Amino acid sequence: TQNTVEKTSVTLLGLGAMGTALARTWLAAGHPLTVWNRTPARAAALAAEGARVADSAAEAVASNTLVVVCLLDDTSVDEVLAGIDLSGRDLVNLTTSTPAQARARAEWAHERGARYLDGGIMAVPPMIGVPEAGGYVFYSGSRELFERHREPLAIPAGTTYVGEDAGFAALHDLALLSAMYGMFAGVAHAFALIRKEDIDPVVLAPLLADWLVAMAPTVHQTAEQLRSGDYTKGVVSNLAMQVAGTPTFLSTAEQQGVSPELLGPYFELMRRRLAQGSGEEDLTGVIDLLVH
Ligand code: FVH
Repeated sequence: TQNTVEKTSVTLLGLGAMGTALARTWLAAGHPLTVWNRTPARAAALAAEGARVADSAAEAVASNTLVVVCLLDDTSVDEVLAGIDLSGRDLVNLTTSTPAQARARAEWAHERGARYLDGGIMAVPPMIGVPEAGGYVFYSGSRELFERHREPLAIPAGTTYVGEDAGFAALHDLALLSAMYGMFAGVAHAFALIRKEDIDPVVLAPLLADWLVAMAPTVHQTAEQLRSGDYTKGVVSNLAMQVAGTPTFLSTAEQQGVSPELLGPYFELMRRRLAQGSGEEDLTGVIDLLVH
């Protein structure tokens, strides 16, 4: 029997590495796709795969109700959409932006008669269209819009809706990515420590990865402590003990000829929290020192 369910037509603005990966998944799933890119040559391969290439962003937007935007940054979104009639469009913006930019973009879209959903992509292009890779997209803004387009939105990657506040997808995205950079900083320091020694980084790598995985669940205890306000609940290694250990880390770094500039600021925050009389606490109090 023939499948008679009509697939939602999608317009996609932006065919960089991410936009191209997104486009291929919609084409593969049989969604009629109209694309536009500032540099037209980037659309050629997709045209050969079945995409309709619009001559202008305005024409692409006029072609379909569902308009997905995946451009470099908020400024490029401004430039591309300036002066285009968005009335009646369902605008889904997957361009990385700050929460404030996302909220402003939602208002801007509403003023122009469009519904708005913001997205924060937790994936790199090779993870798009590969469900087992674990990539997903945070969405926030109109829940009604999210529900309406749930099916096409779920094709490139998993979807996680995080609220009506249009800034929340960006905030979740940036919170997770900020934690990732903290991890990268720790990993950089660890490899630096062994850099001049007869230790194979390839041998250290699995030990490092396993240790980070073993430590990752501590985020749950931190979250519970933040929720309850009791930073001593379930403490295993208290702040006083950990601060007492910091000179060992700093001396080791010095002996290995490694700069303390990545670890040092975190240790300084730990010392400041201890000075407030919080020796029995976990490391959670550091979070309060960061928030102005
Ligand atoms: N690639 C990644 O690893 C990350 C993963 C997480 C999410 N990000 C965000 O996705 C947005 C797009 O990223 P991308 O990887 O596609 O980026 P590029 O390959 O550099 O392509 C950029 C596209 O934006 C177009 N563009 C840039 N400036 C303008 C402008 N002023 N007017 C019109 N279009 C513009 C560019 O066009 P062209 O250079 O081909 O003409 C590309 O289509 C991004 O927010 C990431 O943070 C990706």
